Amino acid sequence: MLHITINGQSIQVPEGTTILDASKVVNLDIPTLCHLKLDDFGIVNQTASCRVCMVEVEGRPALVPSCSELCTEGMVIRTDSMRAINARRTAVELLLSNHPFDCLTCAKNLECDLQALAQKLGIREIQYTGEKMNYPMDTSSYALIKDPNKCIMCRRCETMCNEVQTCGILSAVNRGFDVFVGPAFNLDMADTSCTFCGQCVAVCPTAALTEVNNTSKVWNALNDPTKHVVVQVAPAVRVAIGELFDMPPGTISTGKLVSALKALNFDSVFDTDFGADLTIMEEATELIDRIQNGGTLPMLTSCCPAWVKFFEHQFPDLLDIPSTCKSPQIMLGSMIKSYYAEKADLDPANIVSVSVMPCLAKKAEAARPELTKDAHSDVDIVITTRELGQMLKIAGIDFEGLSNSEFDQLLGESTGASVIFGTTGGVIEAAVRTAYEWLTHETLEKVEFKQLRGMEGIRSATVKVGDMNLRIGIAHGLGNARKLLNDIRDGVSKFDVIEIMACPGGCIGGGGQPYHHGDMEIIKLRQQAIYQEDHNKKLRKSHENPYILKLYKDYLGKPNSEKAHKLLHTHYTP
Ligand code: HC1
Ligand code: SF4
Repeated sequence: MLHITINGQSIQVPEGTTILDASKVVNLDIPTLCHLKLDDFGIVNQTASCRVCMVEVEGRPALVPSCSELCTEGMVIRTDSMRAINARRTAVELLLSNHPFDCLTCAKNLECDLQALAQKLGIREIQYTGEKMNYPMDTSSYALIKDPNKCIMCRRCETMCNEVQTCGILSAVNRGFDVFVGPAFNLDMADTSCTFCGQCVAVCPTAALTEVNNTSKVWNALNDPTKHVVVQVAPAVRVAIGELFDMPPGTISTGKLVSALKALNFDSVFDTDFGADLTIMEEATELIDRIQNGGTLPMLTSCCPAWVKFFEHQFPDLLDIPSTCKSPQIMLGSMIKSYYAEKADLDPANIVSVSVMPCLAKKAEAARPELTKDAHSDVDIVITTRELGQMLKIAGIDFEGLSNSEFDQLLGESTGASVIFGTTGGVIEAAVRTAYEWLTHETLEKVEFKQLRGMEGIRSATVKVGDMNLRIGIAHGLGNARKLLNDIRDGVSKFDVIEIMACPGGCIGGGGQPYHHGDMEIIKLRQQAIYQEDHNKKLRKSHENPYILKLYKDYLGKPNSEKAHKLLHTHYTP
């Protein structure tokens, strides 16, 4: 242990501790902008580029950045000297001198770390004035918007894109005053191999990267009397939306969420979880078929659209290994425009199908051409958890004060198996619950497979299913996925089935969720809430959902029937 002194307090810290981390031991909050530490991924953005966290160290002539400077034996540190405070203020003032002053109308207003820091440091005027960057915004994609004029070169997005996701889309463009982070040659995002996972958006401290906001499209649909507007809500939204209304992370808000959507006047409020139960029916059938009939193994789950984009771009030679199942969002969208339209006697052309997702890639997924049939899309408009929060605030809905409501039928019933889709490991646990009973013809008494749970980036487990040892792999974060895919390509994969989710933690950590500011504890609390919601459910296996059984009986026939295949399966393009 090292003995150090911070602001007059003597403490001991292990070797390898940064001054920033040591300061937390004595409850000091040194401000930073570029710092990002994701312990579960072993990732630290340690560029020390913002120079906001400068502190004084006795015997050192220059101030040092506390985020990257390691403690040494006997170090005496002052975080609150006038020199350190002035250096911090100067760093922020210099950033502000080249920043658009449109805070009141900015997408990140009141969510911006730079704005919050200027407020915290009491900055009231900027001493430095002069030229400002004036680049066009990149609005080329369905998912995200890039505004280089708001980039402060903190490089957090680069760390997420290049180290966590290994996508390599973002790096410094230009040099000196003209520098900003973007794709090589400043290509439009739509022309790159971006997966639209949105993890760069999730960690951007300003509005240099934000989601495409579709709320006005939803308002227009809701105000069009000729349209029948239905909405579905993803599993992960219900355990995070409360954060936008000052409820603690990990609060389960399912019933309030349904009430809120009804208050917005959607004609029907459906549950993406129903789509997830449907996915399990199709995916478990496909897995059993591949196992019993010598099909391609391992089979990969296919419900995460950023992951789908990733393997299409980076592993075009492996397109036959993912499941052909559409994602739950798109399966439900497909059922809304076919089964529901038929039962409710509606013309699909007059239905507007809206999704509330924790994810930016879902926006791009809904726009994929193969998911459009007879001139209408399975899903028409996707908004994020954050965008829904904004709509509810505009409508003056007191979210916390709402009572609970139930989803509408025919597409609103769900099981615990579908809820856990929202966390890493959940899709495969749901699939095992069904595949087990279908393969063994025995009742599965213990439905919780704890060995599939957790936050480790790559996990594996073997589950005994009758005579068979089902070898399961799980990865979250695309860098982890890449490792499992490289093993498949090299012929050394030891798995029968692999679940992959692009975002850290799975959808609960999606790019459209309330900002977590790099705090993985928030994601863990959302995960606990997901498992609690599963635990609270009466039915916990997808194949026991009575409305799923009715859907097959009345409309689809059997899982993987010709009709089910046409409506619920897809293909991939390199
Ligand atoms: Fe997800 Fe899924 S779990 S991909 O993470 O399979 O977005 O929540 O809706 O489609 O169900 C996201 C979440 C979501 C799909 C489901
Ligand atoms: Fe990289 Fe994902 Fe951002 Fe695209 S959306 S630039 S893949 S982090």
